[in-house]
Amino acid sequence: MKTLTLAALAALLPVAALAHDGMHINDAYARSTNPRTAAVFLQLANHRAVDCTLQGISTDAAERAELHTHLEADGVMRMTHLEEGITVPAGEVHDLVRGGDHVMLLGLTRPLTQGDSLTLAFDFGDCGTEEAEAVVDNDRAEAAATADAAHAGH
Ligand SMILES: [Cu+2]
Repeated sequence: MKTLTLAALAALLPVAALAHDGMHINDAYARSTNPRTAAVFLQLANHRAVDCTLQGISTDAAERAELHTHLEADGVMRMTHLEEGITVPAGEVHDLVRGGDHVMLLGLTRPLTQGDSLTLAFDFGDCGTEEAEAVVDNDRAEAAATADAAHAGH
């Protein structure tokens, strides 16, 4: 009986360890250049053995939080709402960066200024939920300068 229990435990442990690792949200920061909207950038890291999809985000800092991306259509960069969410393959990372995928906060409940922090809750469906803090850093420079220039305000 004891052997069986240990064997069962041993079989469960790697899974438990991975589940505990879960999804990580790294280096989150926000930009807000007007009192109504903000954009949040971060890295999603999937430390699990299964694909995980970010399905939604909530925060008390805004009426709505949406997943957006920038797509070029007819030479113009446009923001598109990612209704299907963002899937991060098992063991991989996905960057949300300026000029690319981002979290859009619409209808800020209070203006966000440099140094303010906000809490975001991330819904990964079957992969669980995670919380992360983002600090407003409007001065932060990033590589995607060209795309950013085409999309003033982000
Ligand atoms: Cu957007």
